[in-house]
Amino acid sequence: MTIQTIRTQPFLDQKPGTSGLRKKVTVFQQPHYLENFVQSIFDSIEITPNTALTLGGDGRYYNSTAIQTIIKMAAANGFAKVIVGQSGVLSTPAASHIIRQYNTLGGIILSASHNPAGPTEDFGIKYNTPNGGPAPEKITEAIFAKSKVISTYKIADFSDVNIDIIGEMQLDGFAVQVIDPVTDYADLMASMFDFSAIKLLLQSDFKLKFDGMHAVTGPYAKELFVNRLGAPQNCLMNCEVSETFGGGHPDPNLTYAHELVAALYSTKDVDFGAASDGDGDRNMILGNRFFVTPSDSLAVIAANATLIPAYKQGLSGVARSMPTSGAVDRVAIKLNIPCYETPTGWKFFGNLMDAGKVTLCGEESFGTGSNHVREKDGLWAVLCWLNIIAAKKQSVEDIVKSHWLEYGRNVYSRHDYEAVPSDIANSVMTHIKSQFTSLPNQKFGKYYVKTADDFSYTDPIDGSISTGQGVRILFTDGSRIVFRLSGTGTEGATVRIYLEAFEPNVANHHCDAQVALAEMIEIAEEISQLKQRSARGLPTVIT
Ligand code: VG1
Ligand code: CO
Repeated sequence: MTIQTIRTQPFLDQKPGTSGLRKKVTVFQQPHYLENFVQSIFDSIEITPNTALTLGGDGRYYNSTAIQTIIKMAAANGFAKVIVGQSGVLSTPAASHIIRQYNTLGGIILSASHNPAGPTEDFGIKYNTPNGGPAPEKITEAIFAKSKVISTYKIADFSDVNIDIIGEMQLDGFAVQVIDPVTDYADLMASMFDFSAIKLLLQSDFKLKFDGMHAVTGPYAKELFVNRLGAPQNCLMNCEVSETFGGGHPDPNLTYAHELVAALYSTKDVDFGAASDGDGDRNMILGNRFFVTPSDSLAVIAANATLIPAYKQGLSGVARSMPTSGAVDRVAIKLNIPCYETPTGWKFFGNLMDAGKVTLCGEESFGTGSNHVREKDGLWAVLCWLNIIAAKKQSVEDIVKSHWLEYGRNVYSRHDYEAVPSDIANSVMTHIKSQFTSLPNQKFGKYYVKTADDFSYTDPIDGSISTGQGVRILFTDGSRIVFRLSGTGTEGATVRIYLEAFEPNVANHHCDAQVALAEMIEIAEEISQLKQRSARGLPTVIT
């Protein structure tokens, strides 16, 4: 095999965001763009002899082209082997599992998750470390630093490898192993959940609908729900993977998963609905005419975890991202286990899980997971719910409502303003921060501000500090408003407003979160002037 050293020049915009580097496909198609980033990854890790790299992606446009380039660069940079999902496909949680199962020196995951796919849409790439989790900031910063000074990259010049056929091929001491992307992951799920109980449930008159949103989870859902758990084929919606994700936006929320929402809200026939995002790490859970907020989902799973075989011994602790509601905190108090609060993004949970401090983690953005892998895991969350329903023999709505009765309810909503011009979004954040000293003790209707700050986090395991992780306005009664700029968008800025009010007495409150939070929504505008400054009416997405 001949290795070529190619001269290149840095691109200055390769800073990984919340979940890796995301740009338009056209940006990735520029000569050397992908190669520069991949070389910067390889230069930031120590590639020891005889190590393998896991490789796969969410199947979006440009996935297979990028896979071929990365295989050739892995060969040139000293990897002994690349383990790649058939046709280049691996969901994010499956990739995390493969890294751990085959002990590879981490993996490269090609995904822009929920961002739309296609020639004029988005592509993404991230490196996960040998524990299976997203690279911590120390590594993503090293990658960014290398990308700014890169002058050459190395690539082998063999022809494209056939990744559509399962098997292993050798190329001068370098191997490419093409694996089935689903089997190992499905086996892991079967080892964790009570499949016989779920099978009985799915073969009764209980009706499930799963929406793959034309993205990577289709084949996984088919294997789990239809082949292994005996649900009828027609429980699957949009489960054929397409390079453009069917022209849709695979974000599992009430706005983008409207087909599933229609199926659950238009008839009484369907008992349980779930959807996954582009790369399969997130999930939305619905009961019949009932939406489970992701923060409540985490709390309900934590409260009922011992009904699931994998957690029957109990949980060592739980963690949630800062903007996620405090519902799980209340469960942790009752279970007498620690609850950690981290910045947004799964990379902050890895150290806690590796140190055995937490078993379950979650984010308000429809991400839930546990220490079985080091990524959030959409289908895992769906199986948690099915296992809990099978054991409790109650509907989704009854399970959540009895949870509120026991713990109180953290009424919660997130408002996203997408594609706001960056200068306006920045001015909004600056305006809020300029009030940090004047806000405390200020009265807004019945609410008094307690503190206002910019969240920063010190990792309890390695002491690393992450600053600027979102602006928090905390009220004396435990209610909160959080403002954050998204780190995953590729057009303008997305401003996220997270609203939370605690209601101890469930009998008192409005079921509709928007009604219950109406006053908080007004206060958020008063403090931020977001609508005024951006001349926007309603948010783009409300969840
Ligand atoms: C969003 C979510 C965050 C999540 C991230 C990656 O980030 O808010 O909670 O971890 O997406 O999820 P941001 O920076 O846009 O708010 V995924 O499914 O794209 O891997
Ligand atoms: Co995702």
